[in-house]
Amino acid sequence: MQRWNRHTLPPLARATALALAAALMLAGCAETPSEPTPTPALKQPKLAIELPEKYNTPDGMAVDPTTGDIILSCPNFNDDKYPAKMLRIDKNDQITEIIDLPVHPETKKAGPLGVAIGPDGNLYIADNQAFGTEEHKSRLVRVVMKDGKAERCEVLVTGFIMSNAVSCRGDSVYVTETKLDPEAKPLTSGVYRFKLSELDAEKPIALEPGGKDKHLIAMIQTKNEEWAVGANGMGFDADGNMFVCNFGDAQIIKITFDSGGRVASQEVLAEGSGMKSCDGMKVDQKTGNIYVADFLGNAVHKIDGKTGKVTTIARNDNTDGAGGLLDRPSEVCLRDGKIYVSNIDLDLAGNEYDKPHTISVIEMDE
Ligand SMILES: [Ca+2]
Ligand SMILES: [Ca+2]
Ligand SMILES: [Ca+2]
Repeated sequence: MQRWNRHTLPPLARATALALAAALMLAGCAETPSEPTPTPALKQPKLAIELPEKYNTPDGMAVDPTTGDIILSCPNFNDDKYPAKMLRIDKNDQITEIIDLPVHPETKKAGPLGVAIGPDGNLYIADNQAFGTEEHKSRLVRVVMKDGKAERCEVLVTGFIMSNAVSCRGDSVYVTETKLDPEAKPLTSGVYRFKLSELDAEKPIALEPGGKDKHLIAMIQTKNEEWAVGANGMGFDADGNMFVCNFGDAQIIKITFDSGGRVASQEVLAEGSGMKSCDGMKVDQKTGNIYVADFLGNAVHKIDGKTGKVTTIARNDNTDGAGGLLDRPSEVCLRDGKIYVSNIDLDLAGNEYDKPHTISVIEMDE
């Protein structure tokens, strides 16, 4: 009698046998008592860009869908003898200037943090004045672009205490407000939504303070009194679910909407699990994974947008940022399979503001 072995089986039978073996192996795996999944090794961030002294405080980033350039906010908080800049990082990681953001008429400062590109191709920017005053001086501004050049800057919304992240989605612009009332305990913060059609440079919207404004669509509380910093980074997945970082409590909040655009649910998707804070965020539109810059943890994490599972991708102790090591990261941006990381390098949490001023880059797995 002829004996078949895996080398002599006819092709179809061999394929069937292999499939059967694979199925048995899978079944075997399922029956084995679950072993702890090994912690993935941390990745080594590399230096993407070393910034000159005149761009000493990199923060907000967003990819311009028409050019693939990354738009970068540089408020220059660390050394504000240099004006606040909006910059462009091209495909070769070369930096060019878009505009010096005009200063606030009273504070004489500009503080660009979060930035988003609207469907009109213009830049929507959180002008955060909270590093100088908490007296509702922060704003939403728009840099009107024409043929890749900045034409002018317009003030659209006034009266934020600490406008932070900006997202454009559909017919609206969303802005996180990190403090709705600086005296409130626990701290309250939230998310505003403005229709693009109601934004008018001739008649800027003046927000009603104290969380009473009709544009406020969500509120968040922060228990942490040492780091009383609330809503920060923000993003949407491909299904239109919104995710918001609650900085002080190291939480990712998930917010869903009904068909009429009203908030349908709000829940904590992830908390802690290796995160010490949640600052800037981006959502990968392909995988639904959420990437977060952890300023206090000096780390970058990936959060599964469905399960909330947190995986730490990179982390290091306080550094100067040389060689691309994280130096108090505040924002991430996803481009071409890479995570770009802004190292804001603020003089906080035991960190020293120091040269070099850097953008790090981390290769993504998927
Ligand atoms: Ca931020
Ligand atoms: Ca540094
Ligand atoms: Ca440092």
